[in-house]
Amino acid sequence: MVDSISEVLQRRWIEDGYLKVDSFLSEQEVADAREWVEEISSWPINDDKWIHHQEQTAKGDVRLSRTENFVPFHTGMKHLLTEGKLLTALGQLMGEPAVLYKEKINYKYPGGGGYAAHQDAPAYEFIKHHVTCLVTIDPMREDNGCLFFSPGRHQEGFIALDDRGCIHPETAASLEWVSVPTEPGDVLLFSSYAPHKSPPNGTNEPRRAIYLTYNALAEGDFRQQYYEDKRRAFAMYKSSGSDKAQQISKIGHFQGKTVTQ
Ligand SMILES: O=C(O)CCC(=O)C(=O)O
Repeated sequence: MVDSISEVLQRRWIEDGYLKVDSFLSEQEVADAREWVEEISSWPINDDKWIHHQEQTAKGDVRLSRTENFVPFHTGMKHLLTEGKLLTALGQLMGEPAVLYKEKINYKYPGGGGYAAHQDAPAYEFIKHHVTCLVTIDPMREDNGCLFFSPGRHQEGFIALDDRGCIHPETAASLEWVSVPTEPGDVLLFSSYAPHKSPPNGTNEPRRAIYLTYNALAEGDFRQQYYEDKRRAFAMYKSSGSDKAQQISKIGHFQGKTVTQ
């Protein structure tokens, strides 16, 4: 268990645009977080408070792919994500106090879809720079869909955005990709400009992770605005019959088969 990020790790962060910190959470903290993820995943689908997304997995069943906007409805998650050592570590990496911009759980159940090569920045509007912290709930490996990064390429701004808002497949194929497996309790921090992707889950166990995105507090608190904007955009995609209604984000990175209500 660690409470802060050493200077060596901070240098690696600056060079690569992502950073894995082993055993950042204690066994008890991970056990609590896993229990909370299970609780949240049992909340009803049709509710205008949190946002559940579903997919039809390659195994043929309909499962949650993602849940967003759960912090206002879960006290434990609220404490873990908005105060204490996670917030402190984020502030350390940013060099100034941080504030939560958005949060999500990606479940990637057996047969759950992967994500095309992308940067998060095109989907995270209102301000330019964000840092995301992935909290590992289940072991993440190449066979169950861990993340792959392209080291150092976060320094290049937007990279070859295609009409989905992802990295154009030809450019993506020319990048160097490094897989970053993680264990429960490890955290993986990455810049919103860090190119990343992940394969589907080819195993029989879930691969769950919590993703917390932060921005510099000095730039303002945009969390509510982010979710209001996202709900408005998706209501419009649906009412206009746009293909974008099948996405789970404003960018079309999710490669699973979305099930809409
Ligand atoms: O959970 C994953 O496999 C990748 C998720 C991702 O890249 C995203 O949600 O932007």
